[in-house]
Amino acid sequence: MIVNRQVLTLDEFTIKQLRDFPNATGELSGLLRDIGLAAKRVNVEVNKAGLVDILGDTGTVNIQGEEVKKMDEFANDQLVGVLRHGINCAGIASEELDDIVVFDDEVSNNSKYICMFDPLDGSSNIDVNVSIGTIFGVYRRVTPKGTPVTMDDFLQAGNKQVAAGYIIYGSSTILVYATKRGVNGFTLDPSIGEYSLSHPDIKCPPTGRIYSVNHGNFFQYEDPVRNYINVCQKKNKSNGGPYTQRYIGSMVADVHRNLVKGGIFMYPGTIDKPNGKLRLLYECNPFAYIVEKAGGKATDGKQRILDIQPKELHERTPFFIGSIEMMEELESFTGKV
Ligand code: AHM
Repeated sequence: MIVNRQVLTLDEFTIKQLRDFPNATGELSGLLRDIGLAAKRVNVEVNKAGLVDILGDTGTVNIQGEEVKKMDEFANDQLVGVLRHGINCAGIASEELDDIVVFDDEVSNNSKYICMFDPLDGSSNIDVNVSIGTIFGVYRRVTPKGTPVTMDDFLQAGNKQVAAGYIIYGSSTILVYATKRGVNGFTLDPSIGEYSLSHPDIKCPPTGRIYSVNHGNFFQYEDPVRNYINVCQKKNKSNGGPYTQRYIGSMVADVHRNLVKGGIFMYPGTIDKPNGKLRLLYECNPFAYIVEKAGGKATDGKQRILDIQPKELHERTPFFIGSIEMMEELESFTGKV
């Protein structure tokens, strides 16, 4: 195999960007590097999941009332550990933990960022060798530096994110992150253990032919959503229909594919669960930030996801995200956002 030495690694890329901003402290780059390190460790374990006795439930139940798998705990511990021992993060909130974790020491209290993450999204897919992922969002704290962070630092609207990203543990392991300067993807090169820039300046195609939704819940959705899904299934010259339905059940994999190829992903509210399943802070806000920065759109059906003021750490929201023209087509049924 011919190795292209011109390809930038994640570290080289962030350092190159830092050089353009002489006043930048490098804290955000350091934080991204810390998350990348935790993800490498998770990646190793995910790849071994079929070999070692790491599958199965621990028997405990998380704050969402779901069974916690061992890999969820492992991924959570890696992220918390790396960020706690690093010098770039003042505290975290995790989908796996019921409360925030404040890294209350002198160095951490002087850090300006907090991080929120879902350590292992789609974890019910681990046992069957299907792609899963890690999702994260980074915010600038609102409380003064030098003090321990508080809940106010975490209950911020998604539009306050300074960076967001995900790692997909799939046929390759890819880290995608967005800042106000754009969205870039890095594939983990196992031969050198580094992420290499593989998807520079990702743009979400304005339209696509893929819709992703749990069809099993079809009769639980409200009429406007059902009417849109019906249109997705019809032959229609103006929108290129019928569309192709793809639903992996790991949002990281579903949204990553739609981000690259064009498409729409929906997790609407249902009769039983009007707010759907997905968590605003750990899953929806990071993806909304990434997809908007790539030119797409994300809403809860009524408003922009990034403008929702969270009331609690673990709140859920209906979620619609994807290519701009497909989102607009959806809104012709659900109402313009
Ligand atoms: P999980 O992390 O507990 O598996 O839940 C999150 C996942 C998302 O990645 C995915 O989009 C959704 O749950 C699928 O839910 P459903 O099986 O209800 O369609």
